[in-house]
Amino acid sequence: MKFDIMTLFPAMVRAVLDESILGRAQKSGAIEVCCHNIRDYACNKHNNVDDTPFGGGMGMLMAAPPICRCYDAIVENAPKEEKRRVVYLSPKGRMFTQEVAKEFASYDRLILLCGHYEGIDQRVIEEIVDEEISVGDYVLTGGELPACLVVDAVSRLVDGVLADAVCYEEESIASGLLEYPQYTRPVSFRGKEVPPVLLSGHHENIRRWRLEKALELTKERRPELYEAYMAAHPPKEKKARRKKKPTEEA
Ligand code: 4FN
Repeated sequence: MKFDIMTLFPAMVRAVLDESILGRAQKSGAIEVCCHNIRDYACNKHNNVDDTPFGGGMGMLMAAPPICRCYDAIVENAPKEEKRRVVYLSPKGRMFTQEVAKEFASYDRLILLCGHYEGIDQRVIEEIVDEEISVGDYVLTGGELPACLVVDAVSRLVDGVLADAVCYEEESIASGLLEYPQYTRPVSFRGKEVPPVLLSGHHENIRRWRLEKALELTKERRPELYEAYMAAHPPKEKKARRKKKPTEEA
């Protein structure tokens, strides 16, 4: 899968995405991340990419021409059958969730546009953007970190990025529950012990304990996720006990 990120701060995005699992995934070719500096597509003498808003008001806006030239350069040599989506990271967008990440993972190419200053000229959105996506309700200085977040969540769904598929097939995360508490060595730490069931080697009991803890925690902290899980996993109906025939009595 290919990601193109249009930004005024490509080094900020590179710094995040070149590390750890995503850095390795780029080296192995499972994903490709291309950062495009919008400033490279400014045509005026001083390489200005921002301007004052019409109608007045404070701050600066990212002007349309450099962004759209940057976009044109990205798609210029793209294969015609390529399945791609252009996303503007914006507080006005649809909320980014695991469902959206799954949806995005089905594209060949995701083109992410990062805003800065007070945002971008509305005509850019009309011209090139398929959808606006928000990563949460708080004020940020730019769309770069949201873009990195989207690349992270989508990449781990791409084949070959994670070592083994079991990680995301795991009951807990994949089903939308919070995770059960986890422990590693030492068995005793500052007087606190690892729950004995985890040391028992009894896999069925361990599985049950983990599910119970995941359900408990999700119900307490994220009741809406708990309700969604229960709706998707109705408790198995107990087998109705077969009525004994009168002849079997006693
Ligand atoms: N933010 C809010 C209301 C009004 C403005 C902002 C805000 C960066 C360019 C957008 C923010 C949050 C989640 C991108 C926030 C996101 C951004 C995001 C973002 C500079 C203009 C701006 C009511 C949400 C608090 C600045 C609410 N997901 N403006 O942060 O890009 O993707």
